[in-house]
Amino acid sequence: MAHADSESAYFNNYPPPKALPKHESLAKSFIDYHVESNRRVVLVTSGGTTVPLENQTVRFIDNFSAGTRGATSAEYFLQEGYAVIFFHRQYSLLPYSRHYSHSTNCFLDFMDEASPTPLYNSNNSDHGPIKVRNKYQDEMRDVLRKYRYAKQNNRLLLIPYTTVSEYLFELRMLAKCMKPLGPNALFYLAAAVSDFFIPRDRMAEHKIQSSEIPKEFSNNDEAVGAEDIYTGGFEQKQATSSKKLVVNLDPVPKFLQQLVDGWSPEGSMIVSFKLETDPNILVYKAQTALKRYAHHLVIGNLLSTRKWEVVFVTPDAPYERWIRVPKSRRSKSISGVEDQVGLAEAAKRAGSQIAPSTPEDDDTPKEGDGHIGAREGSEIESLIIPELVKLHTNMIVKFNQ
Ligand code: 9Z3
Repeated sequence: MAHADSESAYFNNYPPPKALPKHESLAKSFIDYHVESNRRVVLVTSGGTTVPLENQTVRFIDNFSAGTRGATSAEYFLQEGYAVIFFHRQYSLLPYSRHYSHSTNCFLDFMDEASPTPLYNSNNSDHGPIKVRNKYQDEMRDVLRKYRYAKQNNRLLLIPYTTVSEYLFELRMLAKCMKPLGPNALFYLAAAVSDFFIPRDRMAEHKIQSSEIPKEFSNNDEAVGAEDIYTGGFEQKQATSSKKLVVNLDPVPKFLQQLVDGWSPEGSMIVSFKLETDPNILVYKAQTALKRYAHHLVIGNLLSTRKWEVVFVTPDAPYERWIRVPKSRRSKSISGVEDQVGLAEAAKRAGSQIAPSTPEDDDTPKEGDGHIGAREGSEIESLIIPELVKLHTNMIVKFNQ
């Protein structure tokens, strides 16, 4: 099926999310406001998507992404003067509040009572005001100021989604709303979108049962019974009469193709991310995605090193450009594997018979040789976004020539 056909097949067969009209009117007024002042607007997608197993959803498939990349990048885009549509998985990390949320950074740990804390007694009316603990004052003031600036100047629009279907409907709507921005529009697709989903006609309406339900309770009107679709292992019924669950997923329509070919504004810049776990294939997969969709930039990252290194894969020279946080400035990460920094680049070079560099020993910022060193902080997004802004500026200049 041609892309356009599979697009309409998808969007005709699924009900749009309930919040779509509300989000559309919010997006339109936000975009109009920034078109007026000729401001650049970036759509940042962030967090994972869920794949429901039932229509009345009790269970779903999810992925690891907490939305750190998206929320952090949004802050650096705001710092660069962009207005940001932050299209995020509901309850994932948000710009600014990410510094004080989730259990690793609980906001309560940053606070105290101003007067010496009396022994806790819920009846004690002699309460002091709540204040930020001294050692966090400067950092929190800085975050608070930036957050308030973004809010007061209408620079940040938050649009949530949960399922992969909501993601697709809302992405299409947002991209089309961005048309009046022309080359001032930037798409930064950092969300971890599921590649697979369960089509509606194969989805159980009710909670999938793990044991037999008597005939008189089962709903024979369902197009396809839940039992016939997901549960396998009929041949080897366990003594407990519980069953295996076999999930059969279809590929998600190639939304990036639709975005590039139709939904996005003329002259806009489209940046996608490619996530891999195997260093040997990262660059190859990023290059393949760039060729297939003919957009402007693929940012490749490995799950294990994503906080310390990424690769920019572009259609023009230098084609492959590594961005790394120098060793001395790398944040500690429990899930990350620092030993793997440099492996994907070395694997690629070995494949093309060029000696690998030893980037993890090199703290010197370099520019123009395919490496960029950290200028500030240890968040890799502080390096990614300024480089991206330069590329976007070049595209705008070319478009206007
Ligand atoms: C990314 O690669 C992001 O950088 C991460 C960020 C999801 C790794 P965290 O939320 O992680 O900061 O923990 N996003 C894109 C992943 C993706 O699914 N890309 C698709 C693919 O690889 C293409 S659009 O096929």
